[in-house]
Amino acid sequence: MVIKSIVVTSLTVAALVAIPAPASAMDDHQHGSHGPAPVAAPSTASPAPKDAQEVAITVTSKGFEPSTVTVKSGKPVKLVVTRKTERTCATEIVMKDFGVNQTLPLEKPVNIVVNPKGPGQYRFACSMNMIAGTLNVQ
Ligand SMILES: [Cu+2]
Repeated sequence: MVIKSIVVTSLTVAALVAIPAPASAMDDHQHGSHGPAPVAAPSTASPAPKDAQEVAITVTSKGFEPSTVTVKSGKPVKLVVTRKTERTCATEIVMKDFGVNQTLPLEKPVNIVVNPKGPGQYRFACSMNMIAGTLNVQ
């Protein structure tokens, strides 16, 4: 989702630049220009706070591994999720407690930062809620 919207924006900018404009508008544009449009960034949607607890999770044909992740309460959690197989329906990860619905490209680590409000068990799952795991906050 994030990557798509960035690409669309870049294309829109390119299209606008390519449209012939009146001379005065061109001048304004050039004076205000800050160089070429930014290149789409890799999928690091949210920069992780320094005190985040980092946990690596892979998606394999068996599901999420590990399927239970235990962290301490009171600190942000950075999940680094890498899908390693095409043979899964978990091509995205959903965490309803945190409003997360993140596409998982093949072999590309995706950072997901969440802030659990307190101890508890927070589910992560594929969009059909079948392949799942638990973030256990103690
Ligand atoms: Cu599924």
